[in-house]
Amino acid sequence: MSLTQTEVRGQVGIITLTHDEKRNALSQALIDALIADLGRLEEARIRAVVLRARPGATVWSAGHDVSELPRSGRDPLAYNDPLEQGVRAVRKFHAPILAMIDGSVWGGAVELALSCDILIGTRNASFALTPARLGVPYNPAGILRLLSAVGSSLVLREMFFTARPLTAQRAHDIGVLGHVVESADLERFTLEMAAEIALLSPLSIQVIKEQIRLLDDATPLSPGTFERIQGLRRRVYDSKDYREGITAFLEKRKPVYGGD
Ligand code: LCV
Repeated sequence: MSLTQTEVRGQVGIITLTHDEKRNALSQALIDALIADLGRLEEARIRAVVLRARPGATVWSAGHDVSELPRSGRDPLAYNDPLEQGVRAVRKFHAPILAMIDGSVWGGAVELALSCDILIGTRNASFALTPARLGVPYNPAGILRLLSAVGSSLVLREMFFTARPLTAQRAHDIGVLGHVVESADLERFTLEMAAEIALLSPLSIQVIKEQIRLLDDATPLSPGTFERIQGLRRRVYDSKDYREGITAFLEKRKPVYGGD
């Protein structure tokens, strides 16, 4: 069963996440399919990509596939984790990727969406950062990327500490959602913007996108600071709360956190 669909219209590629049954949870298999799609579009020198869920899907992506999270003793968001692989592939893609969002976005899928270059949504779009719902210690690279994309440490802290969805209106007010349009206009609006991009200099755009990514990532972190962060995170993913958060989700019940 394919978990994505790809279509090419002129110089624009459209990747649709189609694993509706699991609300496009970012499993290894779905991420592998997304990376393969991007690879093919890169070879075809596509000049813009639209990343979307199926029309009518109420969830753009439910985030990391919780059933694939390690139970304990292993970093749940390590460098080669599917979510990290997907985020890197989106950020390193040679051309702009437009996230077209007509539903809710959860957990690590928020980072995936915000790693795209332009976000266009409807009033149905929302963004919920949920590691605290599961007892997961988010990772430093992801936090830095979210800080850069959200642009406000206060808003990001509220998102992480409440796990409440950021509404489309608020996301638009702070610049996360570039445009909020009616559902009926979403596809046309997004494809028109993608087609406009495809008429501009692909080399100039490719080099500017790469420069922005490299400058975004140019945050010096001393080895000591990095090791302290990893020690803090290990305390969380080795905790009983971490195991409780994942088990509760898989058992479809509310977690009870003891703080240890
Ligand atoms: C696996 C799923 C998932 C899912 N994984 O439909 O950010 S971090 O650090 O936390 C990071 C580790 C991360 O991204 O963690 C995941 C964060 N995601 C969430 O907390 C969202 C969890 N999902 C939901 O709250 C609901 O599924 C939403 C609101 C997205 C959709 O609700 P809806 O009622 O439409 P169901 O909950 O019935 O889900 C349909 C099927 O998809 C599975 C879920 O287990 C169910 O499978 P079964 O039909 O086999 O029971 N599913 C949903 N999300 N993240 N599986």
